[in-house]
Amino acid sequence: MVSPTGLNTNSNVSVYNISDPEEDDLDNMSFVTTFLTPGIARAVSLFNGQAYVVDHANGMHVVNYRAFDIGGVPTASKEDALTALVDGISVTSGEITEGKRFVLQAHVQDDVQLRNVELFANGVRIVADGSFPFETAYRIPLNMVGETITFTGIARDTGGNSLDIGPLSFAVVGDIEPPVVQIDLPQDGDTVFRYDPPYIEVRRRKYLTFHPCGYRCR
Ligand SMILES: [Ca+2]
Ligand SMILES: [Ca+2]
Repeated sequence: MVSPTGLNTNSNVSVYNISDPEEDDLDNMSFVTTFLTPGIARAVSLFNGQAYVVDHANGMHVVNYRAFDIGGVPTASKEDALTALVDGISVTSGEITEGKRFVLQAHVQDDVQLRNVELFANGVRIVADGSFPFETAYRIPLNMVGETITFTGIARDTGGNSLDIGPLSFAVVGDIEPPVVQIDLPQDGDTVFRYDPPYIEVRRRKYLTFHPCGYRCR
């Protein structure tokens, strides 16, 4: 958290323990410590277990706010450690349409701190996410109808202990949803004039957008 640490003082970086998901009252969260920065801390971002602090005119500082994990306890997998968030629904198996966009999510936790999670599609790395939530957007390729796509992941803590997660497999099916044409202007019964442009939307799928000249299509 970036905030002033007192009246007439610079903004610094404070660490709170908010590991209790039931606790949503800031006043009752467990204060850990404050790191004073030489400038005015404007923003902080976590990556690979360290904090990167934008410190106004004093540049950027890297804060090692928690010692590296030397306990040797590996990262733990939650139930359904790898899921796909498709149209707002968490999915763990089944079929998926070519071209479909979704969010691939890893659900893991560590006794000290996670460093990052690598995510793979059919063995090819697609992201190394260095901060919670550990996830990435993904689009099923258009040339995989009839094939299976398998997602896996590797979670690492800041001590180098690793945990394999997945697999999460889907059968890729073709897009059978036809385009939808919707004429917004003119509506039935409207009065139009000679130079009024028609307004037509062609919706192939809600997550595809294209713009042929003359008409707005999506
Ligand atoms: Ca650990
Ligand atoms: Ca992330």
